[in-house]
Amino acid sequence: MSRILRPRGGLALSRRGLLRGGAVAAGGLALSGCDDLWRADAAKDVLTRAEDLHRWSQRALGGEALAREYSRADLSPRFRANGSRGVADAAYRRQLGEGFAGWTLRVEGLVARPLDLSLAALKDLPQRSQITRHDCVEGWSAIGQWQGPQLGGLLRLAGVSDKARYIVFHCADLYHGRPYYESIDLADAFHPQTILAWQMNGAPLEEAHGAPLRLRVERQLGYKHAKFVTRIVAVDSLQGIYGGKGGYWEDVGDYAWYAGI
Ligand SMILES: Nc1nc2c(c(=O)[nH]1)N[C@H]1C(S)=C(S)[C@@H](COP(=O)(O)O)O[C@H]1N2
Ligand SMILES: [Mo]
Repeated sequence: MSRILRPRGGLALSRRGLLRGGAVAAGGLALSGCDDLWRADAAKDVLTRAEDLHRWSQRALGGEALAREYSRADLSPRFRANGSRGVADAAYRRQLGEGFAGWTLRVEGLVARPLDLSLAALKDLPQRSQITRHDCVEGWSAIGQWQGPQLGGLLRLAGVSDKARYIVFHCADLYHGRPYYESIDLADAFHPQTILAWQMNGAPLEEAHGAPLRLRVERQLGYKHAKFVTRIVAVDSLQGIYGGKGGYWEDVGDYAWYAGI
């Protein structure tokens, strides 16, 4: 397996039904675990550029400044749910009823290998667990434990292009009738604490907290943490995406796109 694909003891690729659908053609590479395939020039090229991008991202951070992490004793006894606490969409209701067995996360846009990942596949990826404080712009905070794969690993798996500048998260819910969405830049996308959480406080996400998958982007305010994520798109511009300001609240509420804490 390519050294490039395992940059920091990182991305172990499972062969067990990891990728489906659109990922099969190109993703077959990733599934094979076969050195010969990884020597294919095209694949190597894409992965090398993704790694360059990763390094650039880390440098832009001025190190990997981490949000504070807490201990289990600090967990809030109650973690309020905010914004959409559920999803009305019929397909979502059906998937919820089936324990999200047929649900997939789509990763597309400026990537070499679009992916359709099942929840099982996301759970099979290397996991990160972190206890952090969620700060809502409305003035409440809560400490919770979150677990899931790092977004950066997923983007490397998809072979994100060096032309990508933003990662956009599309959600299953409508909030006051409009689709919720959010976006972050590549520096935050590759930050080690930026994860796609499927677990909260040791249990699968409850619907109110964004089941089956939500973003945790720990150095930004609560509204950036997209819940009910179904589709992740790498783009070079936010123009033309809904109101063009990069997020639901950015479009309708004039909230800042960069909501650093
Ligand atoms: N899809 C979606 N994501 C969302 C929201 C929403 O309404 N819809 N609300 C945001 C806001 S303002 C906050 S504070 C957090 C709340 O997360 P929680 O419900 O787990 O507390 O989700 C964020 N992500
Ligand atoms: Mo919020």
